[in-house]
Amino acid sequence: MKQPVFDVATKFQLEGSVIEVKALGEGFINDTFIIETSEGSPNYILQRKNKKIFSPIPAMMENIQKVCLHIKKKVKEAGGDPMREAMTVTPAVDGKLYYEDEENEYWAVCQFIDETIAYEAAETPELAYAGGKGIGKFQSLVSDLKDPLTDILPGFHNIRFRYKQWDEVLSKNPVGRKAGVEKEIEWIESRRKEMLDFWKLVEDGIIPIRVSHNDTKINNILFDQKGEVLCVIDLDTVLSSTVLNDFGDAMRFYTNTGLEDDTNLDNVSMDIEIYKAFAKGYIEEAGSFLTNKEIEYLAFSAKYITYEQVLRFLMDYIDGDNYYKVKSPDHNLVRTKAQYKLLQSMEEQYDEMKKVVKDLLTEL
Ligand code: GN1
Ligand code: MG
Repeated sequence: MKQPVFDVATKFQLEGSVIEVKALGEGFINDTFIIETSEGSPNYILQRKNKKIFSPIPAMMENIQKVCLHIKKKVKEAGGDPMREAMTVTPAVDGKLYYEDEENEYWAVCQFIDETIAYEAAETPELAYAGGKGIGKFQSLVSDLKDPLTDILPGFHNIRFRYKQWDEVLSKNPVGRKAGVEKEIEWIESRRKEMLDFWKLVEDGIIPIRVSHNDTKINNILFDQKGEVLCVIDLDTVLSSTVLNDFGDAMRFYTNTGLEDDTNLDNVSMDIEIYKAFAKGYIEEAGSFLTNKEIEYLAFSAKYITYEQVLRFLMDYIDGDNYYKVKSPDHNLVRTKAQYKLLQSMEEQYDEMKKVVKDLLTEL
């Protein structure tokens, strides 16, 4: 029998007593709840972590804790508030960073930081600029974290690994969907070399490995009431990889004038003003530690991650929707087409994207 979430909540070292546990948001991957506690005690975020995706969960929680403690230390040294400018993992009653329930599902809790704002979209350049500063600052805070992180998502943004999965799924064609998406498959194949050439630079160490966040949507940044970045949340995907993943994924998310699954492709394009604003904020914070090679590939990383997302959505569609939660049988195909439109818009504006970075550097 499924253990009630209320019961799960009580397995953690919470201050105060649990009043209510309510579902929160619609994540693709984890299930998220808010734990409301008695007056005067903090509230908490409770998540059932997806063990099919993050494996093993205990190592993932160790990664998260390492990053949180490192950031807290730096915030404290700088005179900031470590309870608000960093996430706080709340251990289970047995001291572990997670609780394993009767069905072997893994749960984890962190403190809810109140009086904060999270935005669903970067609607203005000002907000994109703040987001860029947030991600740049996060990367800068962890840039001296030498303790290696466990790779709980092997091959996450590694296109060579993605092609291995892709080739397997295509050869199996498990639900017979391949014949209907020949044109879309060609979108992937025609760019294979370009993408592998980039990834080779990472494999050869020409682009360095650092701590990266890997899920840089704007709603993973908490802002305070004055609009200043407080902290970056959702650390499930912190990995040792190239920080270009973070810039690229942010640009895939922030600059899209439409939705990730927009059915009207006319809505979808890359907004260069948003790109410019994010890049400015990001470079102001991260410029001090980025190498010339990393800077040279910032614009490319936006194409890279968007392309990878086209591949991942299409691959999941062909595979019969095993990875992403879907709301309709063609949802992954709708997402594929919308992300491809975004990729095309980036390709059209690529020279301008490179110029933006160049100009920003001369301004610094
Ligand atoms: C997943 O669930 P969410 O939104 O945090 C995915 C990202 C994708 C994104 C697409 C671990 O993230 O890589 O870009 O969906 N996370 C994982 O919206 O696969
Ligand atoms: Mg996430």
